[in-house]
Amino acid sequence: PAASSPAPHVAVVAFPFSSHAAVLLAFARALAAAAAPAGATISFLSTASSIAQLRGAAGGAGGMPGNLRFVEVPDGAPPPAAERAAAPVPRQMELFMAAAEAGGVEAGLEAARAAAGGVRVSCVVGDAFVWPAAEAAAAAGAPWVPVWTAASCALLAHLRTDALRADVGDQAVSRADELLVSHPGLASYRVRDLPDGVVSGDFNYVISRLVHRMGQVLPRAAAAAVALNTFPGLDPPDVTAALAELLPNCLPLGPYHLLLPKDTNTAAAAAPAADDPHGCLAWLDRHPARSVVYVSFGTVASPRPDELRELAAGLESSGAPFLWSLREDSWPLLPPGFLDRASAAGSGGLVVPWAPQVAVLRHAAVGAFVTHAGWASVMEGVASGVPMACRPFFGDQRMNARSVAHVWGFGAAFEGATMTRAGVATAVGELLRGEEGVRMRARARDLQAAVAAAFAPGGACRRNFDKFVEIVCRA
Ligand code: U2F
Repeated sequence: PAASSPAPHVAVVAFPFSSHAAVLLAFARALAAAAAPAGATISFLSTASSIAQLRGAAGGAGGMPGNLRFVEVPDGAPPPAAERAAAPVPRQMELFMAAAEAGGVEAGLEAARAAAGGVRVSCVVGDAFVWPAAEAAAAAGAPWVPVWTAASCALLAHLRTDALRADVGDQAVSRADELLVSHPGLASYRVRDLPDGVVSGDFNYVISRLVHRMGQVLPRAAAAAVALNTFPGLDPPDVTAALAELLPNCLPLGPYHLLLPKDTNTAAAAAPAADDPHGCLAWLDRHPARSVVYVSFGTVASPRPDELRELAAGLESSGAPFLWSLREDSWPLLPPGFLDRASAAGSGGLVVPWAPQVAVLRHAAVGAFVTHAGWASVMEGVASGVPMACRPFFGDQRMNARSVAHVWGFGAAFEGATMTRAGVATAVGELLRGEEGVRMRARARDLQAAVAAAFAPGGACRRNFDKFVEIVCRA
């Protein structure tokens, strides 16, 4: 920058719940590294409890670049703090969004300015969920550059919510299997695949209201750029075209977990004990290539107890070695003796409360993935060429599962969207050993190659990220 123009100060606003904040912190770290030569400072805005969690997570604060600092935004909760933590998560989300709308983001931008020795925020990057950041940015005279963390087709559904509601009305159930042929970019999806809160579910639920409002704000407020968590070659042309109609400045530059500079990755890889306390990778080392099924339902979803037992029985009867990331509070719900049998010498199961998922999916021993089809999980699977069986639970997961099974064909969805013992055994057997599994793996491998090309030096995602950095730094 010219001597007279101040160095860029970019605020990155997180949605401080589920995996959203961690994804955005990874994004902010990549941004901080890429924007360091321009002399940029990055302020990462999140609530106090979210920041504490991020600091505690592996690689969280330890790998923080020098030009990235945490700044608190109000969580909106009335004191005392004890009540705050006890509130159910949807209530916490409501309080946070109400505070964000009522000047919480502005307060965060002001705190960022103060922490940066008075240097005003020149650009507001942020999780698209936190749409009040658009107004806060405008008030600060800075552009708003949203980061979308989920799939492009889900974003399209949120942008078209009013049109979809006008079309479907109260017929979401009777027209559940109808394809959305009259909605540009959505012709491969049925009414039932739409995210919760678009045409069905509780329109008043905090996330339903948030994404609806976001869909209205984005086209008029996101003029500079919108980061998409996808790579060229993944979204079908009709989805890309329909999105471009509404948001002309989309930059596909995902999967975001690949944006982190190489040295950050190596730093994490150099401390496997810290990242893999349950020994998942060492356990995988003992298995042949493509023999293991990895099971995880992300950070929020949990199967009902009866379905959990069906899954457990299905994994056992598949005969395949399995690595299952399952929160510990669900362990007592497993069938009697399951954990003992799994851990018995020579037997093929490992159940852990948390797995280093990216590294697990990259491991040669993993041949199949049973997933809730959360978007980060789908992208991590594809980036490693692993075919998957989807059991979607809520939000955008049905739509993602539909994409995996019917648009891209690198996986399957469970019949009736429920896991039965027989269904699990068949799906796992097919993915690991069946003919359809071979075809699915081939499609996953093609997309894996496309990801690798997009992230190679000079590749499309690398160039789009450079462009993104340029846009946010020149503001
Ligand atoms: C919400 O996503 P979730 O957090 O439920 O699921 P993912 O998007 O798949 O993200 C889970 C992340 O947690 C990681 C995993 C992913 O990066 O690698 N992880 C792990 O490292 N170890 C584990 O044992 C388990 C998980 C929402 F529920 C979804 O519907 C949305 O698609 C998503 C994006 O907006 O947010």
